[in-house]
Amino acid sequence: MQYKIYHFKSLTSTQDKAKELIKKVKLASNPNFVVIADTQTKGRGRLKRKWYSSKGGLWMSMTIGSLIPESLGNTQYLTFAASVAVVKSIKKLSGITTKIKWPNDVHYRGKKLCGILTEGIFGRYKKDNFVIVGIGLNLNQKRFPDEIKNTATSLRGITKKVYNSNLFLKNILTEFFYLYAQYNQDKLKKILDPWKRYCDTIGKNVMITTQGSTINGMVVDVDKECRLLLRLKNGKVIKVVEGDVLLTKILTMYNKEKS
Ligand code: BT5
Repeated sequence: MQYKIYHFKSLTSTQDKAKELIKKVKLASNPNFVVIADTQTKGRGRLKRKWYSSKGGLWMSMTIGSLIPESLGNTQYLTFAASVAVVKSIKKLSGITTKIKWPNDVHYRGKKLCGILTEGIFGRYKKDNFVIVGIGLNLNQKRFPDEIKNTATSLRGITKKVYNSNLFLKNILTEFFYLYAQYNQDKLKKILDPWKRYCDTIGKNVMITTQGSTINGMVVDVDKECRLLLRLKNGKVIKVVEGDVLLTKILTMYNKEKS
């Protein structure tokens, strides 16, 4: 896969810069490119939540155009592909085993190492459709703001070693675009299978916050539309499209630690 890398010292958000560049390169022959920044002043997560992006992390947005299916398919698969790419790269470059939490987190023992944000731009014609997959990976930060200091971690925090963000960038791109090629050929199983292997949300009791309400249940599986299948207390299985998952076991452990 051919892609161009745009590197900036500081940006509001690599997602915003990618959107801006899309307008400029629309006419160019290769719409696939990557934007990275050393820091972001307005990095964001889902639902416009703040993403802390100080120096030391890998903040990247991959822009995918022209090859995406007419319908844009299920873009959630691209989030899944990115998570698998991150887990594999972390394992290869640091030896650390991390896990995926549905829908978009990579964590180490319950602490968030990486978040993924997939956004679509839908045009009138297929050639105007773009997807931007943003990855925020905590590599070398020594500390985090109060708001997330108990829930976030970095690879340096875990191993006490300093990492080369360029190596992570290259490795993640290789892994991601391999999986993206599978997505493009409708071989979705090739993404879902490793994703399920690395995901530790399946089989767990969880509390899910979705659209302002909270649901408790046991995660039975993830279906072909990447929805979480949650078994409620009454035995009914519901499909959850989006939300935030809290593993109730980790919540209990955390509360014990605090008391
Ligand atoms: C995400 O959202 O996890 C998606 C994060 C995507 C960030 C990348 S960086 C490159 C690209 N450019 C952008 O502007 N964004 C993307 P969500 O699941 O909504 O999680 C957001 C929550 O994670 C926040 O509300 C905080 O609680 C927590 N958080 C914020 N910054 C963090 C950090 N650096 N490490 C760990 N947790 C963090």
